[in-house]
Amino acid sequence: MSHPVIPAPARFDDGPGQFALRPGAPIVYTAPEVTTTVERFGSELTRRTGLRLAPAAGPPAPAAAEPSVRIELAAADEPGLLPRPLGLPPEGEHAPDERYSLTVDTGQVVLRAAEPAGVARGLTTLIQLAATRTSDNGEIVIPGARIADGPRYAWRGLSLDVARRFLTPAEVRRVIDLLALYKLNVLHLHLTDDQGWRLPQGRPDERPDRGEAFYAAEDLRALVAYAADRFVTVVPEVDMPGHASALLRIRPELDSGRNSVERRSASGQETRTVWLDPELPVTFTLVEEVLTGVAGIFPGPYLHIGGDESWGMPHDLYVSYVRRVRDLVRSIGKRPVGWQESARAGLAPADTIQYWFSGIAFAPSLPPEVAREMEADLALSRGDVDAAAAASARVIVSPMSHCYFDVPYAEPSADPAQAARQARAGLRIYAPVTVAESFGWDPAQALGADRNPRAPRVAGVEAAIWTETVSDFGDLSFLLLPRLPGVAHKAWSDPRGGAWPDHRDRLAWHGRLWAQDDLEYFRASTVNWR
Ligand code: TNX
Repeated sequence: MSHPVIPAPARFDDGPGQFALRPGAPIVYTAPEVTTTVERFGSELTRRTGLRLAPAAGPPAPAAAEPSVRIELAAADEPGLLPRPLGLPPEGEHAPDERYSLTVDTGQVVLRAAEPAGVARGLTTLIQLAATRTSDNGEIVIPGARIADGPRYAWRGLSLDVARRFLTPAEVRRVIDLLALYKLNVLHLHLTDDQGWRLPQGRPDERPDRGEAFYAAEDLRALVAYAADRFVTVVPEVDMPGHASALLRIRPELDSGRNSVERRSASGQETRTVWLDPELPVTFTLVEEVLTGVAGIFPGPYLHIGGDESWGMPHDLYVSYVRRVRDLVRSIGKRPVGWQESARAGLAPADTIQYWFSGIAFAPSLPPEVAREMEADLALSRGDVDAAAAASARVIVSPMSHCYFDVPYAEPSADPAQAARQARAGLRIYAPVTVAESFGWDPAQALGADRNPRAPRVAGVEAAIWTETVSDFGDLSFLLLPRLPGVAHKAWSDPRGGAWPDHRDRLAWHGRLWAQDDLEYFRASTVNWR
């Protein structure tokens, strides 16, 4: 086996010797700011392997003492470290340095990084190296290695739809754990949609819950802190002006008499959707109250304003809405991000959009008029990318062809017991794709292979999991795994050496990690699960 680390490190050379991780081996570190990260590593390692190490803060013991894991905070310009990442850091100006080097030798493992974030990423690599191996009479032998690693893109995330299906805070924490395991640093929470309004803001005082699940401000603050501990930034999305039915249900005063539309959804059902009317005075009173409240909960610099699929809304009203909401977000000290449609309201270099509508094969059963609508959307989508390129705006790439985890799996599962779940989980408007097909892309080419000068405007990569077909947490993790590590690899790793067979062979070891976490995953028959 080469190595099982996902995302694959920038440099990984086999070294001489090997390190035997034994119970009670010290983890030596001197910098107090890495204490929580080191302690978490210790408990993770114990949980996954049964091995208990001994974190030891303080001056390093003399060399040639017992075998140990040493953690050193070193200067960022240390030789061997890689260039800084491309794209846009989700943490704003205070982007942490995630680069690290890790050396596994006989008698010693040495991890060096400039900052705690790099230490955390390096320890994650060590977890993967250790927990994918079987322990032999209580010790785990890790082959010698010299690793130098750092992210390709600064923004690496997952958009999680908690509007279509509410996830409890404990379930969201399990997703954050997965992000951290794959060195992803953004949890984009899609908090509102036609089917649900999960924010504490915007609710009527008289009856805030109306029988619908939502997060209390304390829940959200606790999730932000949990994520921050793992070097993950939460980006909240309040999806408006379209997809606003759930808000209108709790705030009927937003009904302007013209902003509710019946339409046939892509799956063929008649549905009602609502767009917020910027000409109704109460609209912006409420939007301001909601966004100000949201900005007070999420400390990150970015606030996602949605802006997708505002069906039935006149174009001029859409433009005026988006411009006004961007100004509002800036006035409360945040930077707006919008789905790609928001490009149609004009873009400046400081704007960021999220590209999603890529060419994708739809199921043959799609009604012809819906298929025609999709074709028209694809043409508009190309215009959004052109507009972003012309304005030098930043683009988070989430092409649905490769980043949408609600696309059904094409190959059979190696486990016949998964057939029912496979038939249920995933949106049937899309033609199914194999795990290998969904891995076959390069973020730098996502905005057009022919015009690569656009690549520098790529802010980073986000996968998205939409939950229309998710009925329980098992469905969710089944759709995420094994595809999430694939997107993490695309976002973090060097595109050279990123061939599917190598990734597939690494992936084969990760089923163990998911089993340790009690996570249901799609046992793709194309992978030789270990
Ligand atoms: C498009 S992507 C949507 C979502 C759906 C998803 C289904 C985007 C901005 N909007 O509302 O859930 O397709 O794949």
